[in-house]
Amino acid sequence: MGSSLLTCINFKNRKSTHNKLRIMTEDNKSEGELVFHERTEMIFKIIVVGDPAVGKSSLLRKFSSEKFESEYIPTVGVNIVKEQIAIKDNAGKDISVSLMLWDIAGQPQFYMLHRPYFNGADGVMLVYDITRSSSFSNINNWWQTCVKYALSSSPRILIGNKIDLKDERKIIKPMAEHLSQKISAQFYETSALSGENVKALFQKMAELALNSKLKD
Ligand SMILES: Nc1nc2c(ncn2[C@@H]2O[C@H](COP(=O)(O)OP(=O)(O)O)[C@@H](O)[C@H]2O)c(=O)[nH]1
Ligand SMILES: [Mg+2]
Repeated sequence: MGSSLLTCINFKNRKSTHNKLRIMTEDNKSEGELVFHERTEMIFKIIVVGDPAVGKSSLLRKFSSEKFESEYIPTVGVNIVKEQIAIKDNAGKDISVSLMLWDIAGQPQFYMLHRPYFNGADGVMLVYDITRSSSFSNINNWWQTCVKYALSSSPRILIGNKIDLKDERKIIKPMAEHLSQKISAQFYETSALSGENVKALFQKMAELALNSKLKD
């Protein structure tokens, strides 16, 4: 799986978001005939939100490189990771979906980046830490911010991270399931440390983003 890491701090140079559908066509010669193979590449902008230190960057790192860093390095600005995922559409046809995963720092000094961060997102990942109640109650605020930036109909997933810390759990599953129903989000529990559910989570996000686009 190819991955590239871009650091995008200067938003002034950005002319548009990356969420437009791109279609590429290849031509092949076969038995003297010109045959067109249509290859569709869909690119979705996915934003990852949640309180500082819930594990947003760790989840992305685990998914994109299978590596996990245990040192806490507060993110500066925004990182964008591009990842390709193969999924089947309703007709069973393979579709390659690229997720542009946007990871912002939670520090208040970066709140001014909110608009370009949220604008035009095709999917939202709302992350809390199952061992920290405040990070769970703040999910409502994060979701309200998404709504403010016109994302109320974007597909979304509520994610309870750090399930490897079993003895420190504060947020039980039924609480989170209740919240996920309230905000019409899918719900996953993950560990960026062990990798549990990490692949399934991003696969689901790609499927939701694709299905939502196909409905439009
Ligand atoms: N035990 C455990 N620690 C985690 C997990 N995910 C992240 N962490 C740790 O939590 C801290 C914050 O993680 P980070 O990804 O920087 O959080 P962010 O601020 O939301 O991006 C770091 O020390 C990580 O090593 C997890 O699933 N389990
Ligand atoms: Mg981070």
